[in-house]
Amino acid sequence: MTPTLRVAVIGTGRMGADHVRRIRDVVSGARVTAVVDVDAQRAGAVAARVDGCAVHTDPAAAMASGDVDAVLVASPGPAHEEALLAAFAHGLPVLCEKPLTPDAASALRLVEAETALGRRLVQVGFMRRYDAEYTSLKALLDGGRLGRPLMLHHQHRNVSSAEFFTSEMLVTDSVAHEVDVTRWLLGQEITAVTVLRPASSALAPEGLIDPQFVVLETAGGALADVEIFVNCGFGYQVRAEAVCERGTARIGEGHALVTTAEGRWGGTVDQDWTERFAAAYDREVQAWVDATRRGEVTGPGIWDGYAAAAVCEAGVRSLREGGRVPVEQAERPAFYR
Ligand code: NAD
Ligand code: ISE
Repeated sequence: MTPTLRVAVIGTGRMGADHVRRIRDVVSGARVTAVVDVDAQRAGAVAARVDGCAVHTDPAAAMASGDVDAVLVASPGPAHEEALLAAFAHGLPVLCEKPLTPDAASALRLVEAETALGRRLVQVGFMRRYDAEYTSLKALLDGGRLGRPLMLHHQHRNVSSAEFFTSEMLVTDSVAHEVDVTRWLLGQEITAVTVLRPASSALAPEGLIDPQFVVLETAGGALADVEIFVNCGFGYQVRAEAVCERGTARIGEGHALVTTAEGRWGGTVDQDWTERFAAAYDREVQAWVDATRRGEVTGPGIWDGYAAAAVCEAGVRSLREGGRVPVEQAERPAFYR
């Protein structure tokens, strides 16, 4: 077991700043020794909350500093490839926020680069695999009591989208999570994607195709549908229902506390992912730190990141051109079997 892991966090926006706080306050066995952001002021403000934390604007400079054992990448998806290649050049383990990259070609380049290293270095931030409700659903399906899963119904709703959010990003940034959990829950690859466009909400920014309805077909003959709606206005909801041969199972009902008073009953609705998945992020980062200190890589890896990118790329084509688009996936190297 290595001593306390010295972590560089790349990207100090919403997720990066939250991960810095998490490593400082929640996770054991690690500390943040460097933060990196192209916006030096933002990085400086985050570093000021952590003792002895250096500030950089270039990821490679932080990695070359000699004060870093591992890297947590929380910059936007298009910046991930360069950051990961720099980490590979320094032999540093990485926890990379999803999506691995926004397109299949760059994700495949990373698969090839990690394969060429001959050892796994990357965990991808598909944190739903660490969520208590998703893990109990997975255990139920794997246990076989309900029979074979035939269909998954997913609902994924955000209060509002950032101004930079495009119609394609509903697939590559948001549905990427359902792509990963569908592969993981069913243990099957996704073979084709169809993206349908209901009338867009009047509350969505001008030109944004929101909501979208996505159908995923799997190699084992199961179907999964995803309602993605990123300007629903009322809250953050992530729900899933598995329909199996002998029963169904639902998660994400959000019924933690129900009050009854003054002739009404109800509860509250989470407002974003940092609330709904707080415990999952904590478990994910702790698992990464523990595995890295043991010299191992666990959890979703670079192949899972690539597989999701390939499915999302088919989804983007379906969104743009219409119709059902088969997923083109490279052959899985023996290294990832
Ligand atoms: P953000 O826009 O709030 O922050 C991104 C930060 O990265 C900004 O401070 C920006 O200046 C910085 N940055 C941009 N290019 C950079 C580069 N080349 N090097 C270093 N820093 C750079 O975005 P966010 O919402 O924090 O998202 C960051 C990542 O986290 C994305 O990959 C996103 O998909 C992912 N994310 C994951 C979840 C989840 O549920 N797992 C939730 C939200 C975001
Ligand atoms: C964001 O990047 C996330 O990963 C959130 O979990 C998701 O709900 C949201 O739609 C994405 O934009």
